[in-house]
Amino acid sequence: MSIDKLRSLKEEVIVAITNVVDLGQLNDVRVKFLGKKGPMTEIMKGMGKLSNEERPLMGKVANEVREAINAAMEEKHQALESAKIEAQLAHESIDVTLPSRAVQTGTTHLLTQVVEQLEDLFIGMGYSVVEGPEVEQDHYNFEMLNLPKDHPARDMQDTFYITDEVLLRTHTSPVQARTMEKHDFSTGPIKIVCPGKVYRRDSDDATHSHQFTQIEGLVIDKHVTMADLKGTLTAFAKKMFGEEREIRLRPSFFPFTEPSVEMDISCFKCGGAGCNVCKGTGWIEVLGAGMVHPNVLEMAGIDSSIYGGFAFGMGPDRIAMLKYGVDDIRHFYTNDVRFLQQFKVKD
Ligand code: 2NL
Repeated sequence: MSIDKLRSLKEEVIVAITNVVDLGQLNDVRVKFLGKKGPMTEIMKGMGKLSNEERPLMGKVANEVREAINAAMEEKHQALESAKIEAQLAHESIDVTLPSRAVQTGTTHLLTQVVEQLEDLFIGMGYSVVEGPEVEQDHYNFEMLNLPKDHPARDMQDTFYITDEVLLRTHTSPVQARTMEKHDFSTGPIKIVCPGKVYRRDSDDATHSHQFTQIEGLVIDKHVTMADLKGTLTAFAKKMFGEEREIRLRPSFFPFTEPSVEMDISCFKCGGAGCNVCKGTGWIEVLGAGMVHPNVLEMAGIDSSIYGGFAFGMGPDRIAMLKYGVDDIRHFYTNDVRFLQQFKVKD
């Protein structure tokens, strides 16, 4: 092997590298010329047979040739790699000016909308919103609300019991009982609304659900009267159902209030003349209320000779059904999107 041959081998390899079009071919060239059976290896093996005079020059040139080939290989390798990336980028590029597909969005559940309307309305009258546990103790759900274990009114409310003392709350009143128990009147009066899920062992039908929602209000201070209750409920009725509404209070009974009332509003559909919404009576029942029973106050550690107040409770399910013409309470809990999407709001 002469130096000339070595140089022409270099030229041959460089040309081969130049002509390569992908990484596979580049590897083929590497194997062919620099591999174990290739000419370069042969040359290196032949070094031993050279004379002492020839060997240094031949070695020097061989190294130069090898380095030149390696450099050309490396350069080609990088060029092919970046070409590959460029091609991929060009192929995967996105036209950001194309209009996007419409994104399917959900909507606030109608019941949540109504609960939030009610919360906002009472927040506007100075109330705070308080929430509490859905799994409750018998003590807070019944005892503290003037419903002792032998009380006949407990039969009225079929309850989901978890143990003898633990149950799914049948109303949101235990939240108020807990609030009263820990309240310090030196910080001001109690003025709260308590919304949330409640549970009763009912058979489900168009107007009953074993799970439903309730929102209750409680105001306790010195010198609170039934006139305050009536004014509050009138404001609520007009804000929720329209300024033209009138209210009517009928005597009623609840174990936790005395006296107790039920409130009707003049029908928002017929204005009182009688229609299918008010069943021909001109009035629609919307809530129950009353002056908090002294036993309830005392049980929470509040001196009923100094403090008193009113409470009210309503079902947002029923309010929503009336206001939005929903004919079956079960729609709120089966969550068919075709139902829910009818009450789409901008959040
Ligand atoms: C209804 C009637 C009512 C109350 C709830 C209450 C709570 C406490 C003390 C006294 Cl802590 N009362 N709540 C009072 C009267 C009626 O709800 O028909 N709800 C759907």
